[in-house]
Amino acid sequence: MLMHGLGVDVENIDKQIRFCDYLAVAQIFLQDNFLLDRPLEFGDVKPRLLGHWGTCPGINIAYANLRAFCPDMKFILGPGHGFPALQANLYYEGKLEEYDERATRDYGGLAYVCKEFSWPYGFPSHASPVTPGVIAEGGELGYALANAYGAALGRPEEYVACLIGDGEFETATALASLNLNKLLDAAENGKVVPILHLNGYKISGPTIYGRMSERELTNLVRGFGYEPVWVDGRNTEDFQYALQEMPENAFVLMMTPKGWTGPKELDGVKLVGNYASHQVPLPFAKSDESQLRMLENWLKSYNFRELYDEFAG
Ligand SMILES: Cc1ncc(C[n+]2csc(CCOP(=O)(O)OP(=O)(O)O)c2C)c(N)n1
Repeated sequence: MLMHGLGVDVENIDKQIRFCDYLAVAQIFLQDNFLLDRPLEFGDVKPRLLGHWGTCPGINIAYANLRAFCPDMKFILGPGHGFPALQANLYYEGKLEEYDERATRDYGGLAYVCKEFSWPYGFPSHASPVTPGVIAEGGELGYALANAYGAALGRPEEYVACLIGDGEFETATALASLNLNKLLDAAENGKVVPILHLNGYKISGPTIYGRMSERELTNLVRGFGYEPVWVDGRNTEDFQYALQEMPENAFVLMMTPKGWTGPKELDGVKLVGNYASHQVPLPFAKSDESQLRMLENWLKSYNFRELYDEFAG
């Protein structure tokens, strides 16, 4: 559905997000039965679960919205541990297949992308230079914004969006990079749009920015010379309007609950909107029947088959 006045297809953006959320979960957990053609079994789950789920839904939201808003925009991802999301989008767009002939738009390609994630001699668990478009090893937080300004340096035609984790934003490097806007003259350099991913949590607790008020964050951002643009990542239409109405010196504050679209709680511990969704939210899915069923229900919630049939033609 083409939104009147927006010029983008909001339904398509939501489909891309849903597709990539499923694919992020499947990469982290599955070694078989990738389309859930039969009930999920312990044998379908990878023996060593190693990946980061919590940040993925927010990355998928940012990626799909930015691509739809400006297809030529460069996207720089700070939290490289959200690699399943980045990889899912590259596969969805056909970019991965351009560089890796095994990443085909069929069941074989889907199986390849999922099974080889965080697998011996397969894909790493974090973004790395083997990923198309990635030049730095993901894993060390803090340098994304500096890289974004570097990409815009001396290139007035460049438009660079940079997603920064709110935990990453606590690093000295990320904070100091906010001053780079004072060194890049708009006439001779490209445009950089920092996007703070406010999902409120890092590895094992809340982020400082997640506990600050809207007023404090607005003042912080203004103090560095940017104009805050607040976005609830769950509302694609609002996100698109916000992007289209961005001021010249925009700093986007994108809120998403950490682990959004995942299981809500496990054994009384809150998962969505909490640090407990940071890595693998169902750590015993390979041996615990109730966690396996939770995983199955979680995967089924995306209605992936319908999206996949359209994708694979
Ligand atoms: C410089 C640095 N310090 C610590 C870490 C360990 N680390 C990995 S993920 C993470 C939390 C990141 O939180 P955030 O940036 O908010 O990302 P998200 O919540 O979206 O996962 C930390 C501290 C790291 N990767 N790099």
